[in-house]
Amino acid sequence: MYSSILAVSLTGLLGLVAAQNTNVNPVTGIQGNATTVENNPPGMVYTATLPTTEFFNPSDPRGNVKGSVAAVASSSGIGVDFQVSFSNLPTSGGPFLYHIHAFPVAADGNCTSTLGHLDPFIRGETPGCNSSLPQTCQVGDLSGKYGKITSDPFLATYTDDFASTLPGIGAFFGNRSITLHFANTTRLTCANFTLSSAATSSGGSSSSNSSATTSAPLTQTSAPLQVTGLGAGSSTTASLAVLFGAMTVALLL
Ligand SMILES: [Cu+2]
Repeated sequence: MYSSILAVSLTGLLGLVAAQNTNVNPVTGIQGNATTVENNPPGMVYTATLPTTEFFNPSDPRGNVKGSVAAVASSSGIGVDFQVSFSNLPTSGGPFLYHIHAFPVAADGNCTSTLGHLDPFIRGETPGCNSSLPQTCQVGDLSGKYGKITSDPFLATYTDDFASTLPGIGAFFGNRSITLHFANTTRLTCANFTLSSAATSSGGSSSSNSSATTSAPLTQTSAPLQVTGLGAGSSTTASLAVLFGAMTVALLL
């Protein structure tokens, strides 16, 4: 009985995650390389808009970096289209980096609360991302996969096959955040993703899958807790943040 439930759950889990084999060499993650997500709910738009106050230097007379990251599942449901726009960057300290981080920004705007990168395959920080094999990079390492911020204004559009707008799986970023860094990884500013528009039922094939829903908590319990590098702050703070993050994730399910 229990084993059959487990088997069904695992089948659903594997069906979800192993949508497409991306296990080329090298395999970098403890959970394998990142897998292409093929059942993203189309039309869900998540946007992270930078705040007016800079985290690194709140009294900066130039004000904060301006801009946003908007992400929407492609109409096919395969991968996520990103639109990145930043301007008013600091005049030194670049090229700047940006990532999807595992946790949302705390209410006080402290960017250390976002902890490490979104890394559901538990790849870690080293070796650095090889952009010609994006499936071997951390899912959240957007500047590693698609280029650092080397201009002002900086505009970039690309499709990432590994991030997801499907709540409940580790690669889901809708309840997470973007953090910008100086080249030395110091955190500059950060913003939460929020759902800026939802799909209206357009008569297309809704890809909701009950096995996906039931298996989701299995992935979610481990994935957001994979926090790596880049200054997680004091262990107490980190533990509380992990706890809070896990609770938040649970509530969002
Ligand atoms: Cu980062």
